[in-house]
Amino acid sequence: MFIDFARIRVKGGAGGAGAVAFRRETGVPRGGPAGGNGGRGGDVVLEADPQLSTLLDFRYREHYAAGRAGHGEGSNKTGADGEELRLPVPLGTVLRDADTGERLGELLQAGDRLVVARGGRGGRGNASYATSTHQTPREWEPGKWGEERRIALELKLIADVGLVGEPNAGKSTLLAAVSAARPKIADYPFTTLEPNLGVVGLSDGRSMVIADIPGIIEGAAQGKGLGTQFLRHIERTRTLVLMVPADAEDAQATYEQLRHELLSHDVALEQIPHCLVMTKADLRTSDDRDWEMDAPEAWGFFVISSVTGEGLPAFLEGLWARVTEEKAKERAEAPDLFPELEEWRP
Ligand SMILES: Nc1nc2c(ncn2[C@@H]2O[C@H](COP(=O)(O)OP(=O)(O)OP(=O)(O)O)[C@@H](O)[C@H]2O)c(=O)[nH]1
Ligand SMILES: [Mg+2]
Repeated sequence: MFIDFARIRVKGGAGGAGAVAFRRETGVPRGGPAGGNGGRGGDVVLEADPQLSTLLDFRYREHYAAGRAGHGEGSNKTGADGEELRLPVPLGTVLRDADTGERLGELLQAGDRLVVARGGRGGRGNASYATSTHQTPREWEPGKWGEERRIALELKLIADVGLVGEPNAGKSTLLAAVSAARPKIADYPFTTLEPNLGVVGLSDGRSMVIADIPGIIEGAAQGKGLGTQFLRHIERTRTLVLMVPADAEDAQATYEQLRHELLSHDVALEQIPHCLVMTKADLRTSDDRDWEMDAPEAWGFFVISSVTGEGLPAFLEGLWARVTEEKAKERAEAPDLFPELEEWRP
């Protein structure tokens, strides 16, 4: 099952109360104040875990609370801190405050962490109120409650390459031909109902991830067909592949339609470089061998057949080169990849 959305409640642990106590020792009359501070409540922390690939676990449970802290004690003993609650999430999970919609950050790399609910501070014990003029303080503070909030988790698949085409364009067939993924393939539209990911292995241990998403049709941006709900899964790819089958009635129009639907969904998709691919090249007849296409914005044009394998090696090498180039650009532009994680503090 492909679970890409969940909403949960998280609560930091309560801080412990401060203590009121006085030193009692034989031979020491009127010992001074000795009530320790309460401990700090545990935080709820989300952490990116490469073992996970869905948000499924969060579908079965809604409430998550970190451990409460211990109260302060006599003899100036500070209460124990509450236990942190660590919730593993798949890489690529985007977090928002479910009530305000505020974006809290995203967890992209193994070990990335984000505190989503801080534990409460511990209260002060009476010892900390002592001053030279106030030697027998009886004041103490209760612990603070931990933060509580509802958060929305959204998983965006992280793929290097996104396949875009009308239904039956041959997206899933291509994914199956170049990776170990086994998406469903059939000659009817909307065979693919959920995104599929495949890892493409090239020589010398090189690999890239390709995402096959459901087909999009004219009006998709307005909700026709399966709509564009899956396009968000390719918002972070490094290149898109716009696929037009060799037997398309009007290849140019099909290409332009795809571009149009992408842009209507989100202009951010326009920033992602794309190449144009003629699929099902084995279906070409001798008359349409020279497929004239006007696509000045595409970085490349490839002719492939997932059935005969024609053109696939050159296509994959072309993709690899482009993906590598984009990765290098990303590194140059954003040495500190996720500043917002640092900035965000409750
Ligand atoms: N002759 C030929 N047929 C192909 C090729 N690629 C795909 N097909 C056929 O085209 C039909 C649709 O292929 P799919 O891979 O399911 O197409 P899709 O783009 O994933 O379609 P949706 O999931 O519905 O959006 C299937 O019958 C495939 O066998 C190809 O290179 N050559
Ligand atoms: Mg498909």
